[in-house]
Amino acid sequence: MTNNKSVIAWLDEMKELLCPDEVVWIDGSKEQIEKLRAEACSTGELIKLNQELLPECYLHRTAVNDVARVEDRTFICSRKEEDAGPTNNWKDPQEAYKMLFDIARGSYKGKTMYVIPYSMGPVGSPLAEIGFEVTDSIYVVLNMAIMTRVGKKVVETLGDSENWIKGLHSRCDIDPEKRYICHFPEDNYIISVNSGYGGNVLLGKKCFALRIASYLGKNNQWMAEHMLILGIENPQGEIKYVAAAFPSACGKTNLAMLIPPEGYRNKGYKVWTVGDDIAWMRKGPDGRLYAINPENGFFGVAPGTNKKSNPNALASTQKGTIFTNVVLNKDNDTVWWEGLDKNPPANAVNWKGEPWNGQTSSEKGAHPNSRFTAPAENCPCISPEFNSTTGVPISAIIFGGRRAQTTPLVYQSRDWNNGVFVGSIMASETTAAATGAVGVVRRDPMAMLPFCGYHMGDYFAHWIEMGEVLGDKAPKIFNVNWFRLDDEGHFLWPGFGDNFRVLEWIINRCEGKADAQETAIGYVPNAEDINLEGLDIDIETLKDILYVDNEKWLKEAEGIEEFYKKFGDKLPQELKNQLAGLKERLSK
Ligand code: GTP
Ligand code: SPV
Ligand code: MN
Repeated sequence: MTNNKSVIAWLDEMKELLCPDEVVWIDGSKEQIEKLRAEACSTGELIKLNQELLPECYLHRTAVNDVARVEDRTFICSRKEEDAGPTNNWKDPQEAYKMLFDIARGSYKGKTMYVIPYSMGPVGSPLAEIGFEVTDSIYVVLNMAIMTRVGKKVVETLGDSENWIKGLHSRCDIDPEKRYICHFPEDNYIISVNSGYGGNVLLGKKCFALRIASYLGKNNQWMAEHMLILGIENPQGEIKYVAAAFPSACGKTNLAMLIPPEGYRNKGYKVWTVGDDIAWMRKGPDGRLYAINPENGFFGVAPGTNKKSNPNALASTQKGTIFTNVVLNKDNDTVWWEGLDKNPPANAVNWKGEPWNGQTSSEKGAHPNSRFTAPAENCPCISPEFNSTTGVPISAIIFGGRRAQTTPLVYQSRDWNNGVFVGSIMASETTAAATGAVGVVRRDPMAMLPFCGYHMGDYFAHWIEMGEVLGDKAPKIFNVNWFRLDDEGHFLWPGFGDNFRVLEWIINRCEGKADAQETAIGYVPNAEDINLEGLDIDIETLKDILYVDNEKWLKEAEGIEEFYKKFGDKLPQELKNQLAGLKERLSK
């Protein structure tokens, strides 16, 4: 399919290493996708769902030990250990190549090597980047064909250029002891072995679009961030865009597809989805920060997705979608997960492939990190700018996490550098999106802890530099927390569509139209500044979740100081100053 010498040379290397029986190029045609779906069904890799109710939809189950990202087995293989920094696992690149090639050697024997040319970002966009992934998994091919732009047009766009990212994936034996997700930022190379789970194997996503791209961005004055992008249209038809970084399974897909409360809808407010997980951002010709979503689909958390919480996500999954690790309803070949409705199927198969009765079982039927892979074009609120090659201008950047206490519903940073500080001190309870304990509070700067491809101290410095580059055209920076709990463990804020009330305050602040009170941590709305109309929540509760408790924040500052020690002299002086400033304001 190509005459590109660098691509041909690498594929020759791959063939020699992996020893496939056959090589198949993914051309992006519907016929080829159809053929691969049929083949995967014949081997049991995919299960065809009810084609009347869920046309072109399929179910896949991963191995039971392979259901989430494996952060402890993810490595940044920079030449110098210091360049990976204190928050990443590191391996020496030469040793890592040797180990990984030894694991992968001969692993495609008796199998087909699929070659996937893909573009992150609209094909041909000046903001897009191209990659090649080789894989032995049809599941990976079909997911990549939803999540990215694949096929001939990508190869044509690349032409003779050597500017592309190598990705080697091999399922090998799905042996968790030999599972490695390795990144070589200095070589534009990604190698993933012994896994078949999304974030570990769809190499365009976290591996390329965040870990490798964050490194490219640092060197070329752009940003690759774990952020959703959405547009807010007001009754006058003006659209303002925001980008928001929340850790995994903390609400990006939900916020990106939000439907405003009825009162707002009646007035003519609307939300448009540009992206739900990743943003690439660069200074545009007018000096503002422009963002594209490098992806072409949604790899969303299934549990909790329902007609009320996220109707747009649910609608997106009704066609051409691959479900992973959800429940199969045997009566009508549809799917189910916890939180879809209150009517679990009795005659069903759980995510492990075992018979399961949802009416009587005390065990969950779907894995907490079960997912849907849905084409973005299915989304009823997909932005008309989704395929824009130049991106959308960002008015506000929003950070957020899961904090039962301490962090108020929303606050605005004092300025850009203070906003970088706010992002750098983000903390959130861990979720099922990665293996390991769930519900433990950990620091997760900018929601990038598992995704930054280089030293996090340098990453903070890059953020500060971007502020200088953008000057007074820089987006305003905010922090939100939808997850405050009462003493009985109930959420105090209704969340979901009602988060629009907070977005309204944020946009109004950007336009100098909303009031706020200054606190030690930044600007917090007065309770009256958040519209509660049509909502069953009293102003006292709102005051509660807006309250900044200086005692608690003094303790928080100690935690930040401890966390910051990790970065040694790579911690930018600006952030040290920010911490000192916070402590001073708190003890006043
Ligand atoms: P990744 O795809 O892992 O990056 O996750 P994400 O950030 O896109 O998270 P997602 O929107 O899928 O939400 C994850 C979980 O958080 C789901 O179970 C949601 O129901 C829940 N959630 C999302 N928004 C809210 C909210 O405003 N309030 C509450 N209480 N829960 C929410
Ligand atoms: C996340 O964990 O942040 C995800 C899912 O978006 S994964 O692709 O597995 O990383
Ligand atoms: Mn994510």
